[in-house]
Amino acid sequence: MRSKILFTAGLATTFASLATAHTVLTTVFVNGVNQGDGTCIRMSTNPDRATFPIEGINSPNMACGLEGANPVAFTCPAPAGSTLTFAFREWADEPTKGAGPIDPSHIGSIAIYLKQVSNISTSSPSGGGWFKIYSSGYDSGSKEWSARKLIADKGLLSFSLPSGLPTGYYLARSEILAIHDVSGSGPQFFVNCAQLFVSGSTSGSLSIPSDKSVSIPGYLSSSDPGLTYNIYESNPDSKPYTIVGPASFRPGGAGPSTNAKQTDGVIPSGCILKNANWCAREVPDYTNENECWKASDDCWAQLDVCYKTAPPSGSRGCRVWQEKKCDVIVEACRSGEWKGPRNKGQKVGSEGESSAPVPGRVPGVGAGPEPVDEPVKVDPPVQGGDDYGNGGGGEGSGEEEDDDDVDVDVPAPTTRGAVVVPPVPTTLVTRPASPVTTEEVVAAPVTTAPPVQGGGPGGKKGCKKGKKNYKRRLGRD
Ligand SMILES: *[C@@H]1O[C@H](CO)[C@@H](O)[C@H](O)[C@H]1NC(C)=O
Ligand SMILES: [Cu+2]
Repeated sequence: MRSKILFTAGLATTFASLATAHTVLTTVFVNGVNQGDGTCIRMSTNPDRATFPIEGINSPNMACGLEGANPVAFTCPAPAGSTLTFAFREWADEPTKGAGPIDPSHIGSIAIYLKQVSNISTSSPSGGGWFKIYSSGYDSGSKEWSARKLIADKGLLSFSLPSGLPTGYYLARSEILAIHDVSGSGPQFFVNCAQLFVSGSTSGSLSIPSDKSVSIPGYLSSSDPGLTYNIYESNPDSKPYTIVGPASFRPGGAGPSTNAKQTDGVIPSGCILKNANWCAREVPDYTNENECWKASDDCWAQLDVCYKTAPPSGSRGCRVWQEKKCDVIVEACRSGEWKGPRNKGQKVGSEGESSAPVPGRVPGVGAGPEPVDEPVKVDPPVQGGDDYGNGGGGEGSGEEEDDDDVDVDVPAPTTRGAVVVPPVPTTLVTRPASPVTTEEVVAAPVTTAPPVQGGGPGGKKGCKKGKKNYKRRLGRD
């Protein structure tokens, strides 16, 4: 879809092969289970901007990205301590296009932050309460920058949720920072958020140590070492790279409770097909020709909403709805089969068909030291911030950020080994996998804004490898 726009816009001749689309978070997996492309994820609805960097470190969009203040309908359940996998794509609806997740020039760091919110649809993502749970920059062991590792892992990044998170709604924020042109156009931040309902062992809110709780925007200064590091002049083996932001905070605690109840953002049980945050419901019963066509109209009206709400990560599920539901009903009405719908209430298509094929094996949370989720108190927070006590907290507990290395927060594979998903993705938690087509999705009428031709910060022409002196109209790469 995007390449079509690119070519018809006549931009392609010079830059197409060099241009990149930067990167975007498209998909979340919970304990290896694919929640579906776009499901529970806040991303820009504009396919030409969704992969762009944030326009500046003080923008409110630093919190959850462009349009990141807008909630999506679904919030994914995830137990405290579970393994999450985030999938990133350079082209939002095609995980294998380009370099996969990001152009390899985009050296820098990757971090995950959380923020507990009282209301997942109305609480503001910008402001205080954010804490980091994972980060990686340059790994001096493998001598790899995080972006290269992400490419090797086909854009799939796994990390664990701290075991001591209280039950509640959270925004999980992905931050990919590219510093390949800090001396020119500046650092590039790629930010998105996933909406989560975490079932934990306690209720209430978290007391975050003051030195580990940050406000976004506001947690960065343009002079931070992680934003001024010159990758062309410095060797990270001798001059360690410092990851921006606070040290990680990983509250520990007992296992998750089972009676935690999610009330908002629940995927309806009557959902017979899902695309991102849209769900299809069964059409009305029909017993004569007139009712049959009414059911058909209902189907096509739902399809219209599907396409209108499909995010840049794709509309594969809409096409499945058309071909396997609406077209079938139309055929039934025409042929006099006026009793239906056929397969009433049953899921339409296979789960995998509604998302792009998963490009690789979903990694476990990886090698590295066992994480130490620190015991913390929750609920109520103590004023003054430092109720963190018991010697486990703050400094010296092994949770400080390693400036030059992969963050130590990752658990060992002994407890959370690689999660192998079938070659074919599944979408909803309860559904078995089944074969998926790999055909291209026809361009869908989902664009909510006209194509932005190289517009905005970090336009699609902005990331040419090694072309540091190239300046775009707005002066950023
Ligand atoms: C969140 O806000 C929405 C919209 O005002 C409301 O319907 C919902 O009940 C709220 N949820 C909670 C948990 O308060
Ligand atoms: Cu870029």
